[in-house]
Amino acid sequence: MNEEIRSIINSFDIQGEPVSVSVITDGHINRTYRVEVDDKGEKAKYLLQRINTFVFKNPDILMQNIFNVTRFLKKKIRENGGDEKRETLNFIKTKDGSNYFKTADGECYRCYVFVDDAYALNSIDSPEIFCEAGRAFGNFQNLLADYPIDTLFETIPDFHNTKKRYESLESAIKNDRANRVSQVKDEIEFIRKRKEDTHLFTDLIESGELPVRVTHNDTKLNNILFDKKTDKGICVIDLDTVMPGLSLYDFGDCIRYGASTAKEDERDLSLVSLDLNLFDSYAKGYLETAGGSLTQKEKDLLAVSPKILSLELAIRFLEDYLNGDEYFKTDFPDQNLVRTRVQLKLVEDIEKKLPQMEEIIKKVQ
Ligand code: GN1
Ligand code: MG
Repeated sequence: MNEEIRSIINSFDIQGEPVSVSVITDGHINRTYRVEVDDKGEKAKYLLQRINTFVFKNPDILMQNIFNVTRFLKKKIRENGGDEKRETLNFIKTKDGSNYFKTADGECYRCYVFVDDAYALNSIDSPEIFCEAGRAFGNFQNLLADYPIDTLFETIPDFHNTKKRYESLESAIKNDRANRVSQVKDEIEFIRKRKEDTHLFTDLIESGELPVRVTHNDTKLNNILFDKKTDKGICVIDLDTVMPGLSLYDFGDCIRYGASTAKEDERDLSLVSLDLNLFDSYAKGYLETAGGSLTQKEKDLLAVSPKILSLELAIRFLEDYLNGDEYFKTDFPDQNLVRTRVQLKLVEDIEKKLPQMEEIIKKVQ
């Protein structure tokens, strides 16, 4: 048992002695440990997470958001007759009442209860499960529909502002800090040809044609916990980026990840495409729970949203590659470039399949 982790977990308001710890490797941003605690023979499990303060510059507001949002969700879940211990995350304060713990060298940790008898998925094995994922994210959006949006902090300003992401990539190209621009000429050209697409959503927000809602903003499939017994999507996790946003971000992001036929860092691009059956199932599930509250304009743009979100993420991966990989965790040297290429392949594939995707949305709405 790592002594540092033991003393950090002991600073949180939990009973018992930590007995084992393991690292959870999912997620590109924070570092997560699963800790088992023994309280006089009773075992309990917690997740301890080191907040990435390069990404989340202000842990105070981040944790305030999370405590507020989960308190709000718990109340809704209770009112709906659900189980607040399983259907949202339960964060624990430190013994002295803080929302997170800061070590002597400035590292920030938070702690929450591990949801037992549940699993997360990194890829899809059945359309039914992906339909369930759509229901879960749609339901999450509905639960937060009347959350007081003005009280939410922007934990990462302009997170899904694709237009600004594009401008920021252009600066990274100009600065060429890691001396890599010469290797990525084709990728840059591909993205520049699609400059117009990067302001599709920002223009519609400015003109008031798309409503800003409380959204999750990081709807990767592995941010849903499924119940082991029922296979229902019970709990949406990774609440760091719950901020004002568009329903289209959440829809598009989940499709670009979950309906892709390959992993995010697949080198063999011939394996990368968008699975229309999965798209169909997710759209059904999502519209079942969230459809009632969407405007016609939002519905009309659902089909194109995965393209915009893939393009945006390609821009972010490429920018990070050009900056020398400082944002996304990497396991091998050109991983951010490989990730960029996968997203661009998805953009290309979605462009071909767009008419079919539009047909599917018309059919299921
Ligand atoms: C990051 O932490 P994780 O892996 O759920 C990122 C998302 C990206 C995703 C790509 C705060 O999500 O925006 O879509 O990687 N989160 C943040 O895999 O930047
Ligand atoms: Mg995550």
